[in-house]
Amino acid sequence: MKKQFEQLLRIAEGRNVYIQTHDYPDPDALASAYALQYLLKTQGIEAPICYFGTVDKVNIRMMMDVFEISPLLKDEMDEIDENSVVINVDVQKNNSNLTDMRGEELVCIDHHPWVTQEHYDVVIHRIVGACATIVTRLYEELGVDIPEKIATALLYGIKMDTRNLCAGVTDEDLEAFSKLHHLADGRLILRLDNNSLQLSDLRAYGAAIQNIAVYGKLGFVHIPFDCPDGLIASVSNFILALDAVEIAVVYAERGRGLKFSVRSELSNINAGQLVNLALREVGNGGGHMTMAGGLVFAERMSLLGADPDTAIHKRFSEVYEALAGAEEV
Ligand SMILES: [Mn+2]
Repeated sequence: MKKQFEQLLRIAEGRNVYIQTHDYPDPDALASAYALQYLLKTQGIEAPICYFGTVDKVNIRMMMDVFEISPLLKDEMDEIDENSVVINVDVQKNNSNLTDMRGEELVCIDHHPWVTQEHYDVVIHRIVGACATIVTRLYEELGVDIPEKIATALLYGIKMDTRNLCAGVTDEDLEAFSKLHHLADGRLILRLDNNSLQLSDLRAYGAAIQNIAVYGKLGFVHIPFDCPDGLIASVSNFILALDAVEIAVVYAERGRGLKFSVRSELSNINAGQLVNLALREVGNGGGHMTMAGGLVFAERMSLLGADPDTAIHKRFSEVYEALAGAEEV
């Protein structure tokens, strides 16, 4: 990865550089961007952090506060030179979760399965539980010491993206975690961890409790209003905690379409594949073995008919049966 990073430095020479996370960044995206920003600074490069979408989760706001992360404002982003270098972090081009910004997306640092057809000059990609693990390795390979605050952010990113080292975790995540553990501020981690819910989030949880529909091992929740991606994901984890639910499908209204978060606890059902197949023709979806996301496009909503909830239940149940059945044969 050192070679790729050096290539990044060459591309960056004499140009403005920006770090862009996916829209509505989660702790892993933000921690990775923040740590990358510092790493670039040690190499003499100033790279502001950018993203689209608001940050409304309380733990993310707390991260911005304690780590003094100040992303570019909307009007500052409008003025970026088109010749600038953009580094995509925790996301790839063409993902529904990445709004195109000014500048050239030439570098990608990501841990999600590689799906984009788009070209990057530099790709730093590994299938690990968190993007923060990749950035931690970059520090190691470059021989740069990790300051306490950076270590704390990275550790929190790994912890959150792997659901406390339980989901999609690899040996590399564990190595990074144990290294960071010695450098990080444990009390700050606890504080971030204990402040993940705010009063307005309870509306989404309320909707989950009221609207949950369980068919076999699948639990569905329709949240009848828009909410941030992170909150939809939290509700998805929440219903997965029910003993009857092995697969969680949670969707909220987004524009006139729907935004999905899908979780699978079953080793024979890949969450990314499930959502990808279930939303065929009406939208898109993808992600990891255990966690995935998706969208139903506003202009395709009518394809779901007069009763979208039933159509969604049917689509997911059918794909589930097909995937589970294929396994048995
Ligand atoms: Mn991530």
